Amino acid sequence: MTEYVPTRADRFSFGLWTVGWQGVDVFGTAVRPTMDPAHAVHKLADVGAYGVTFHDNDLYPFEATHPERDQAIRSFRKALEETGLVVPMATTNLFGHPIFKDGAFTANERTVRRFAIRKVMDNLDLAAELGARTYVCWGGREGAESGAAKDIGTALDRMKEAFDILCSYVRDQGYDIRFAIEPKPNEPRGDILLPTIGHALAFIQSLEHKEMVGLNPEVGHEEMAGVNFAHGIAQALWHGKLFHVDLNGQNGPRFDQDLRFGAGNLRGAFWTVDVLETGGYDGPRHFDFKPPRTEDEAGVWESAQGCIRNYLILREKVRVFRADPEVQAALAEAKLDELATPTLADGETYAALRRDAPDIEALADRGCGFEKLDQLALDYLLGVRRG
Ligand SMILES: [Mn+2]
Repeated sequence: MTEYVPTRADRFSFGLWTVGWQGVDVFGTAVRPTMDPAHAVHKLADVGAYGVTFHDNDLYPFEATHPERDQAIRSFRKALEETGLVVPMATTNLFGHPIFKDGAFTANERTVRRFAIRKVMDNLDLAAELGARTYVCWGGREGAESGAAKDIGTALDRMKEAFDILCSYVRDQGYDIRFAIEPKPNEPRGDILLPTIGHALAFIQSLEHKEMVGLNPEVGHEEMAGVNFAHGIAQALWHGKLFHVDLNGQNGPRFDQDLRFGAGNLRGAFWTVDVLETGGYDGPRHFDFKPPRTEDEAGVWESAQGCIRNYLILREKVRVFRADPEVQAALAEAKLDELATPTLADGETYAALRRDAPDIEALADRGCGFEKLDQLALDYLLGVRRG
């Protein structure tokens, strides 16, 4: 593994809940013991991460007393100091406790909504203290299993209200923090609000401080909805809204698999790395995966290392693909440069294009050359072409 050694400049980060996942699922109990967050921080430093992220209740239980909370935070901070790991992002658990069974920001019960917003504010204080610049909001319980139980327009009013309140709070405190919404189509709710990148991008436009809110798209979540993740994050970048990213693996529209990055849709992972490396994204490469229940702790770290290793391998392949003169010729043949040319020339009006007399038959008969270009990419991905 020596040839793919991560550095801090690569900015790989992991959630405490990923390597710390005990394997509790819908059909089975825990298969691994609880993992002390301080131990996780040390092991993450060993595998080459530069950062660690957390939900409030990854550090201390929902029911923790103030002294218990303080002790947990002290122990976590000590591990950060010992390893030099940073906390680029934090988030709130608004889904685990039964109080959130009908959601948090959009629960029909008003008292629950007020409690949820307070819970986020409490953890925003800790996030700011630890230097986090991004605050992720995954609304896994915001949704419904049935029709009339949730009035979607009204629920979105409440969702907007929550973000407006939280943005005001961050501004008033002077925190250097932006929010990142994480879309997901379903699971745990039958249908979740803001199910895809597109829904969330549109929603953000309604917010009072829309410049403070962007996205944290997850590979698996978009692929559960059957859409192209690389295209999704490319559009988020186009809107200036790719604030953070959750990398993992998924095999098409089925339950949320949270495989290590590179597993599942490997071809999709190649184009995901291509967009991240060439599209202007400058945030952490954050892994949000679940080491399968088959693994013991050694397997957990194999899995975490695999995420990093697969990213580095794909990054190398993307770089040689883009630098290959034959690829550049194929890109030109496929007219990528022409796509970059505006449809109307400078100063031209639409009246001019109405006077065009294109050779319809020739245009209809032409080949686009895309297959040759795509096979070059596949040759790199399959390892038979190395640049
Ligand atoms: Mn997931």
